[in-house]
Amino acid sequence: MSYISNIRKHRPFKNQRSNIVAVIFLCFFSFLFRSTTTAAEIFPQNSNSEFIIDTFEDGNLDREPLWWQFGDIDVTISVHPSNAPSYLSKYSMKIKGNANEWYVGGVGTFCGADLSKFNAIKFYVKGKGEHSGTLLIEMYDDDNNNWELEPHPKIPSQPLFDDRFVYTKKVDWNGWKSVTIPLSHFSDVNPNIGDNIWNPNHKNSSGGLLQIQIILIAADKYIVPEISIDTIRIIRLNEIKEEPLRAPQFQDWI
Ligand SMILES: [Ca+2]
Ligand SMILES: [Ca+2]
Ligand SMILES: [Ca+2]
Ligand SMILES: [Ca+2]
Repeated sequence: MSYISNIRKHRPFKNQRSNIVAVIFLCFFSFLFRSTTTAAEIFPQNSNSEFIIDTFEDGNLDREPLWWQFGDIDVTISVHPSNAPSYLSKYSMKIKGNANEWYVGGVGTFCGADLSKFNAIKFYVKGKGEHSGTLLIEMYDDDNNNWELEPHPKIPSQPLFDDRFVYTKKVDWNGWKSVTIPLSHFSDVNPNIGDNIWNPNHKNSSGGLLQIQIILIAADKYIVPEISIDTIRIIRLNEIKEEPLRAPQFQDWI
């Protein structure tokens, strides 16, 4: 029996929109990092043609890079079966968990990288069907040039000085799929903080892209969201298909 036949029929919920607004603006700012560690030390495998955040091929989440976790999320390394697509190699990261008002939790990692020559993020995503969940991808660039994300004293979900760019990706397929998102499709969601410009470079001693976080949101109240992710990299596309900005991207939860 498929898992989908075991659950109650999906239906929209009362107050869903207000819950989604809460999900976007509450408690995702989970980590404060100050370091003189360079991106070259954390991500030694990188080249001029792409910036690989993780392939997970060292089989752990604690180094090169360290992935921190927050919320009620269960994060594990999966070993692929022998018939898995070869581009995945051996390991990937799986995130799942029970939602509280749609929000489950997330993972994040420090970058400190100059990504100014790239224009898209690419990764592989495995879903388990129509309501696998939604990924909220967050990127923070350093706008006050101190390699640090300082929490806002009055709004704990926000940094005090740095931009927070987000994009939501609904996962409604079964099996593995390659996902590429132009960085220009991300939206700055703190218009009164930072310079509201995607400028992840090392000019004026900026830390560039300080951190990336991937947050798991439920797509159905009765299905435990579960998504696997592999080979996250920042790349350069020759051509970008522009799409209308979707902020704050409510439709991905429905
Ligand atoms: Ca892998
Ligand atoms: Ca900063
Ligand atoms: Ca901003
Ligand atoms: Ca900025």
